[in-house]
Amino acid sequence: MRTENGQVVRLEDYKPSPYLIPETRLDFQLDPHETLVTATLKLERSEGASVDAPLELDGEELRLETLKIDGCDVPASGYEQHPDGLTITCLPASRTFELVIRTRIAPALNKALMGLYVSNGVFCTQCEAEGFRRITYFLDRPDVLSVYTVRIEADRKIAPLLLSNGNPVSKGELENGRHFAVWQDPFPKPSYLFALVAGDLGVLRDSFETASGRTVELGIYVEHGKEARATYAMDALKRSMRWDEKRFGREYDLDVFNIVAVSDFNAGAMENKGLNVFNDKYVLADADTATDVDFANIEAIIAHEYFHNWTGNRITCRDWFQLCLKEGLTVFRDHEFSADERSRAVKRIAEVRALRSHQFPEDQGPLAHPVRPRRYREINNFYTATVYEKGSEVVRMLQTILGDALFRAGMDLYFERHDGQAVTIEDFLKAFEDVSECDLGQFSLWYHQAGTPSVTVSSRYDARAATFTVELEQSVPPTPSENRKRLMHIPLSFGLVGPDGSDLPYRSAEGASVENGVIHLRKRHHTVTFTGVEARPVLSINRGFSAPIALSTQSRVEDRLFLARHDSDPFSRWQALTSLFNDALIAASKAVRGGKKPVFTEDLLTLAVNLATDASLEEAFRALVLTVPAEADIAREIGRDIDPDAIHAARMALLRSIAESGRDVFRSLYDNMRTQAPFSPDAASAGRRALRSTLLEFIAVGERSPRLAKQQFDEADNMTERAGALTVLAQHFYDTQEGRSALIAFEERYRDNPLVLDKWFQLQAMVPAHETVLNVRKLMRHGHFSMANPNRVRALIGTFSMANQTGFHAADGEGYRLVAETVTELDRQNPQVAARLATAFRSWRSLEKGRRELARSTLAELSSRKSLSRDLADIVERTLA
Ligand code: B3K
Ligand code: ZN
Repeated sequence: MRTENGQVVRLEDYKPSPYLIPETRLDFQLDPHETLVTATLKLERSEGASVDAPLELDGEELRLETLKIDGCDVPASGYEQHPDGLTITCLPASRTFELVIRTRIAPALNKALMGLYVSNGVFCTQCEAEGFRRITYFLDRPDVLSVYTVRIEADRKIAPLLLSNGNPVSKGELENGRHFAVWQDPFPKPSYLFALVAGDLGVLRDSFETASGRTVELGIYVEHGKEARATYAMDALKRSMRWDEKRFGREYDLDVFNIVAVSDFNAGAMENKGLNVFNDKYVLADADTATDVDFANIEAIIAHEYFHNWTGNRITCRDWFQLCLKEGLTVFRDHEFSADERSRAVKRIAEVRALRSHQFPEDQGPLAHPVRPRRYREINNFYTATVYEKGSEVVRMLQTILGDALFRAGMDLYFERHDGQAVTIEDFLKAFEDVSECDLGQFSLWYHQAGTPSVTVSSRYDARAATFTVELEQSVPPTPSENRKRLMHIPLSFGLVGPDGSDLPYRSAEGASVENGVIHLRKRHHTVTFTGVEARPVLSINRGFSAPIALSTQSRVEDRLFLARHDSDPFSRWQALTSLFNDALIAASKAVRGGKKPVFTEDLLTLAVNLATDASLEEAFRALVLTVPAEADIAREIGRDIDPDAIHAARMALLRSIAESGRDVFRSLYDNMRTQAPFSPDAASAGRRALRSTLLEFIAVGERSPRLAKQQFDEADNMTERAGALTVLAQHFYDTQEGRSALIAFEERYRDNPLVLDKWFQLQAMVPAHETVLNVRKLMRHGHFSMANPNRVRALIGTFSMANQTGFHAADGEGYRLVAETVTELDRQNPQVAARLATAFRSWRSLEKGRRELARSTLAELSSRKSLSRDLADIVERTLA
């Protein structure tokens, strides 16, 4: 499957490879500018493939030095080199043969960070999805599984550490200060899981005893001096290993498991077999430098990559269309892990917030695609919230539909049946159909149809007949290239909440299948009648966000206030409050646009204050209650003709009104929550800090004074409270003496810590003011800004474009221009990160006319440029289409 710029790859064109590579031996003579790679491959013609079939190897930016088959040079007439590979036509008739390929590459010049590159003096690799072809010629596709033996040779001074996948086999000293190590991975794997790391790093070691009693040596490699900051990651790793044994019966399978943290990395981390490579942002943490959110992310990502060992590595994808097979499933697994390790309710709310703010806009805009796409131009553009987060929601629905026991049985069968294979979504679903005897045909549309389904719900109670009737209707909106949609199977968890807050019993339910507290929507319209309902209930529906849909209820405000106070499902309480906030904010932003002063009802404000101060609730939950929808969320709810300035004003008005209502209680609560206990990253302590920093914002906004925030900033003994205070200062008091001096102090203190300095860039990129665009330009000239480091670019430009609505969407178009210029420049070295940044424009059509036109013309100008990478051209063209 070769792709050239512009060429589309289609799922229906999938064909198994005519050749396989059961064994791969790689020899690396490492050098930053002249690395010599010798690949010795055992080739095998597939069953049924023609003897005349040419061997089409993928390869990019390689200098070919030797090509031998069974020990003899392949004649020049027997092969052809082209920019994306090598076609060999002169092949022996024997079914198997040995192919030796020598190529040279220059890792130090590799700025795309795909293939073998150098990050801070450390050689490292990133091969998923198609980076292996930048190391050697190969069948670089996930359905070609091979057993790898890797020999690495390097200068001992530059690279005392030599790592690859699998288990260490041998090592030794050589002449001229060089040394070598040999690694062997007994598990057949696709090339995208290959990894190599060589450099001078420190290590934190530990070990883990598996359920069956084998000892696994664990190592986390970081820059010298940072070993202690890997302690939390190591703890998270061991907890993940134990959890996967308990929850899914999955044990680790090699003698060693290594993680390496590098500072230049396109993604968050990578699950290479036995050798995970991580963005150091998701490894390094301690009280002084990481926030609670950083700790939680580290825990989740360490778990995610570890869980891939079974969902992704032992069982992999047949082709890249099946990406959600490993990603959606593994996200589901890491979500469940975090829910078990922390608070399930709080975790669920955080997941839904993230889904709505990242996946919903994708599903509702020009980049919408099914969880399992059918075509792509550049696969790297499909590592999306839809594939990951919606993919996880689909697995969660499967569990809801089948129940925990059958879901686990299906997973067991999937592991047993497909271990060592490269499979499809159909194979995955078949395992669940086989254990449950359910037909998942209609359910499978969740994988195939793009777009967020919407469900409207209304209800009525008949006191005389003691019946409660619920009307439900589903529709799936059209999305690019899919106009007509089929009806979905939507599982909606529900409860009929009685006057005292507990769920009312009912005798029977007719009109849809209703099982174990779940209504199964399968048709367009259902009328569900519950009989034997003795009091008027309030319907609580889509509890726990059982289906990733947009719900519109015609419920009364009093009913939503009631659910927010009394629903037994904490998610639904939060949801009820959030929907009230949204409605109020939409009305408020309309008022602002009409030149009126926004007003909020006492009921809503009192509810927010009461929930936030209710000591019977978890502190983390209370912090979420006070987390008013972000400006981008409000914009999404409004949907069209968006004016970011009006939204900002409306949101600020709500913050002030809540602050006013909570004036007497917030301050004393804030003071009383002060603790002398030493920092601990556990969920309860994190919840307490989250609530305290949220209260701080309201107090500061209410007092219109930076004083308390500056005090918290000065007194904080941990990064969470320090950054929490600095956020309040940057958001609301940027132009005050306190705001400025805090930012200067922070920069001074953390000048030499890139991960913390990223936060400093980030906070300034978020300042809601039209001048921010100028400041961002200034920050791009800061001595510590660099286009070569993806974290830094994301911290400044990514944050500005995604988390600063008034700045990015400045009415004069300066924000658009800045992002377009940066994207163009970045594209020359790192197309993947450039393309990702460009997705900031995806909701341009929903803006008000003036901004819409500015965004469109900026995109059009970008798209007209010559020599855009395939990655960037793909995003820009789809966004404009
Ligand atoms: N599988 C990697 C992502 C690779 C990104 C390639 N563009 C990390 C993960 O999802 O676990
Ligand atoms: Zn993953």
